[in-house]
Amino acid sequence: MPTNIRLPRDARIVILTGAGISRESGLHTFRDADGIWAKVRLEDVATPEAFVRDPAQVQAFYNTRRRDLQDRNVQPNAAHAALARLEREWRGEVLLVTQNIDDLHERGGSRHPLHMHGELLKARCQYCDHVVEERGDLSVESACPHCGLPGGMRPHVVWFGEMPLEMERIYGALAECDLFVSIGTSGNVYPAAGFVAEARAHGAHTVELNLEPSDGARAFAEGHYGPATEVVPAFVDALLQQG
Ligand code: BV8
Repeated sequence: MPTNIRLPRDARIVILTGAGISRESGLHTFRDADGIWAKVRLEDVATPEAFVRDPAQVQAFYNTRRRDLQDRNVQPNAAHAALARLEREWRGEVLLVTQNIDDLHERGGSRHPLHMHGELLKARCQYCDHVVEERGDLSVESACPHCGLPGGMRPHVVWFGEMPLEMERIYGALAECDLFVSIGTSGNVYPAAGFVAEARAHGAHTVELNLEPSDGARAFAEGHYGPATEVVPAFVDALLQQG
C-alpha cells in the first residue's frame, strides 16, 4: 500500500477503532443499512433515561448483544491481528483506543486496548460502583457480587450523555502522538469524532482506514479504503517495512 508517511521507528502512534473493524467478524455496525440503530432507537436502549424508563428493555438489548458476541462464529479477524502485530513489533508507543464494547481486540492479541465506551462483558453496580466480569444475562433483580444489593447492576457501557472513560489519558496521548489512525468508524459520535482534529492540531500525521470515506474524511491527511481485513494488514505492513 503506498503511503506518504515517513516516521522514525520510535514514533508514537494512537489508533482509534469503531464498529467497522468488527464487521467482518460478524458483529453489526450501528449506522450502516443493516446496522443496530436501523432496528432499535438509541434513545430507547443507550441512554441513562432509557434505563430509568424501561430497565428490562435496556438489559434485554445488551443481553442479546452479549450472547451474540460469545457465539463461536464471532472471532477476531485479520485487522485485529494486524493491530496486535503492530503493537508487538513497533518500537515506539502504540495506544489502541476503541469505541467498541466487544472483546475482539483482546482476543486478537492486543494487550491493553482502552475501551472508551466501556465493555459488553462487564457489569457495574450502581450502588457500590464495583465492576465485574459478566458473560451471562443481567436482569432488573441481578444482585451485586460485591455489596450484595439486588437491582443495581447495569452494563459497564458508556451511554449517550455519559462521559466516556479515560478521556484525560486519551487527550494526553493525542497531544504527543506522531501518527493518528482512525479505523472503521463513521465519525458521527463525539468526543471520539473530534480526535483527528486534536491530533492534527498537535502536528500528527492523520490516516483514515475505512470501508468508504467517513463523514469526517476531509479532516485526514491520508485515507485508504476497503474492508478492514484488507486495508489494515496492508497499512501495518507498509509501516513496519519502513524500518
Ligand atoms: C458525551 C456504547 C458529555 C453503547 C456508544 C459534541 C461534543 C460532545 C458530545 C456531543 C457532541 N455532539 C453530540 C454529542 C452527544 C453524543 C453524540 O456524539 N451524539 C451523536 C449521535 C451526535 N455524545 C455523547 O453522548 C458521548 N458523551 O459527550 O458526554 C458529557 C460531558 C460532561 C459530563 C457528562 C457527559 C458519549 C457517546 C458514547 C455513546 N455510546 N457506544 C453501545 O455500544 O451500545 S456510541 C456508539 O457509536 C457506538 O458504540 C460506537 O462506539 C459509536 C460510533 O459508531 P461507529 O463505531 O463509528 O459505528 P458506525 O456504525 O457509526 O460506523 C461504522 C463505520 O465502519 C462506517 O463508517 C462504515 O463505513 C465502516 N465499515 C463497515 N464495514 C466495514 C467498515 N470499515 C472497514 N471494514 C468493514 N468491513
